[in-house]
Amino acid sequence: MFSNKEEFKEQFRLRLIGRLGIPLAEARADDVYKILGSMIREYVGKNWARTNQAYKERGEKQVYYFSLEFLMGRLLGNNLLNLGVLNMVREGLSELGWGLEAIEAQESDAGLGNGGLGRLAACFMDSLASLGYAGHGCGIRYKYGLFEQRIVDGNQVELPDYWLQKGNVWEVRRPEKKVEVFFWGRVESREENGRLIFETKDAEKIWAVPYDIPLIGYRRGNVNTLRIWSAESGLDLAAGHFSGGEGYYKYLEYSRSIESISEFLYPDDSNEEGKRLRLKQQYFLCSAGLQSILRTYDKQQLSYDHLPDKIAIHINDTHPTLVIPELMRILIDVKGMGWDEAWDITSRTVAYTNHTILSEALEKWPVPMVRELLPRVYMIIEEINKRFCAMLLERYPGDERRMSEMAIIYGDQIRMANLAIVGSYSVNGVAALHTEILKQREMRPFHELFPDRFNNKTNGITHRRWLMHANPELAELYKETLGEAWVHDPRGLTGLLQYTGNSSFQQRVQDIKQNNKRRLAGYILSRQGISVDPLSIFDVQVKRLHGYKRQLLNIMHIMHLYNELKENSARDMTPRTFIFGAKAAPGYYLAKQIIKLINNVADTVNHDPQARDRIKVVFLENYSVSLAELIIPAADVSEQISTAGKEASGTGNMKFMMNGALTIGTMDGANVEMHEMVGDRDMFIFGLRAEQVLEYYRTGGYSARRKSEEDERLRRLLGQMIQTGPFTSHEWEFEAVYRSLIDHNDEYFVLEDFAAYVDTQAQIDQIYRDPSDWTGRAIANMAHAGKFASDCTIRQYADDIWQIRPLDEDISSRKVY
Ligand code: NBG
Repeated sequence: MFSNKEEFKEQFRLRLIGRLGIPLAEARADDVYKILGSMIREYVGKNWARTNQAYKERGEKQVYYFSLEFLMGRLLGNNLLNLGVLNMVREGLSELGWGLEAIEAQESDAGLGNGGLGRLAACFMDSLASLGYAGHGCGIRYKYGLFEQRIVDGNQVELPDYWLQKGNVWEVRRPEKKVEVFFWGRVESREENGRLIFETKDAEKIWAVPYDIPLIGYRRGNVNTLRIWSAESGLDLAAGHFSGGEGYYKYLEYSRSIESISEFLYPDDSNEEGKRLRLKQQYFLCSAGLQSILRTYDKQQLSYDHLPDKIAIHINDTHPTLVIPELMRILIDVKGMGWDEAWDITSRTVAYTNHTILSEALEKWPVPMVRELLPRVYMIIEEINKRFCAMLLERYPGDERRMSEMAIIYGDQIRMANLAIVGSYSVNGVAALHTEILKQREMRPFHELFPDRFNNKTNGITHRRWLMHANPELAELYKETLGEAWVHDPRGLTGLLQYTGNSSFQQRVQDIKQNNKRRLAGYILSRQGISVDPLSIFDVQVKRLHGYKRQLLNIMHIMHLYNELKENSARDMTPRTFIFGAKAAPGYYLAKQIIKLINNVADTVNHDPQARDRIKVVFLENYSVSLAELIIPAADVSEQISTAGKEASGTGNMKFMMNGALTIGTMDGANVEMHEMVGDRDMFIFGLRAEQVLEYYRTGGYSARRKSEEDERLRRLLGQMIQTGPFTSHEWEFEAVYRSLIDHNDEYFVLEDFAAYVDTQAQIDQIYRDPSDWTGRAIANMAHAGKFASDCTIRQYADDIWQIRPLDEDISSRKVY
């Protein structure tokens, strides 16, 4: 590795010529990115090998985090940061005539995730590596990531995200490590030495080929692995099946159908679709991932009894639950173990995180689909269910209701959450409130049966990406003020509490915020042609579009402000820029209407001379990780306004907090714990509490119609959705929105919480006018954000669930051959 700027420049030049055969003067930004990226990737190769060697020699337990989603974003900037060469490279490049930011922008986001769940996995990978834990990711190398969103006439249009188009400098294809995965076929059994042996005949065999991406720890040398699998057909596997005149064409068709398994990421967030291809993806990941783990395990020649002491498999939501029956299958059918022994090993190896209580997100697979596609795995699930139900019967004789609630297979469906709970040794929720709801309601009978299995692990975010990389000026200020200890233990940010009232510190914080706002304003102007005032309040809601997240409440408040301004143009109001960013699942009609409504409102407000100096509305196209890095440091107000009880945790809330935005939010998810830290003054809490929401659902005592009739403002807003007027181009334009509120009784209590929301926003309007008061509160938020660093979360997972220890060796002195 280069040790100074001059060496870097020299090596970079040589590489450029060597690789591309062009002199520096002719290189394009894209060339520079590729050369720099591959250079860094190769440099970490040594430490990558050393790390694996160290893990192997140490022989301690390792964790594999199985997830259908890893929303990594761009890697270059973070890798440079973690390697400790960011400034050196920045300066070197600049002397060669290139700005690092422009080079970073060449990288496509690795958008292999939908939202919070996938981004959490990415933050966890960063923390595992940075804390020196042997923890690796296991995922799918989708050819197409989450769709690219375009807004055309106010409507969302989806385009495929071919993120690999320009290649991926970070990955290493490892064809020699491919494994076979089987689908379809039929199970035959025979007896051998008094044992039943099962074999699947006529199965379709496909190759799973791994690609490895290095996960570089922050300034400590070690490098973990994110292994993502690609589905490939192989002539060798299909040999002989396609003879005859049409054979070749049939083979190509077959090939395509196989490759479709890792073709694209399902674009649904918190919604289960029940598509067979999705089931194939899930099994593909589970089977490939497990086989590769066990192959490595086998090399150690240890007995399988020790598996749970050497390996933990963590499943990110129920999507990879099939690792449970698949591990059973391998232990029984391949390793020749008996059921009880295999079950004991499996259920001491797998741990499960639940990420939602929304009923539409709880995965259920139809029995016939699973039975056909995965016949042997289905038999095993059936057996797990049979034994579990027998146990229930013994424990709760005659309690049929309980049995029907807890059974894994019920009617024609397999309930994946039930399977995940029964087959794992730990079940955790992702925020205190969420875990309580799981224990007391959603999973109550399971909690009664296995009280020790349940635990909470409040989510976290990596401060390296979300503070140090996204907001370098602020990080610099912290270093000047507090030294560097907080970098290694972000809880040290509480040191900032001394400075909440310090006017020169406040001034620095304000200047940095202003710079970040100007940067975002520049982006908004160049990308969307809207000019916004960096002195106005930047009020931001960025997250997936979903009914329960209540973007609708936000936009209705804006419509209401506009109405007021139209009635009284002298209305006193702090200028505000409302910024939205949100992708809707392509088939989620209501969500798409809300996007259209936001865009209609933006169009009207931004062009109305009576309003546009006080309100601006911006819907930013194609919200993504890299856009988040630009938006979040520029926010003054963070909108976390989900219906209480619905947002399991939220992680955006933590990112905003860390960057000094004040939150307007409900008592939901991790907001509750943020509030516990900062208190009433520094967070704007409003609206129904989770118990009240539950009470309404239970009693049916809520009438949206009554609510709307009581409040003149609401009546007017509802009218404006369906009559031609300032926000519509024709009658009934927003019929679906209207009906969701009135005919479907406002499932998410938008109307109920409206008044409280408007009042709380008015408070914000007042407080923002006093910059010192506002900034003091912002600093208090930054100071408490360290608790929500994913390093803290990962330490808890490591200690309580996985029982793993960090590597305490400096690997860089190891010899590699
Ligand atoms: C999401 C929740 C969020 C939570 C993330 C990460 C799913 C199924 N769940 O509240 O909605 O922050 O998971 O835990 O995507």
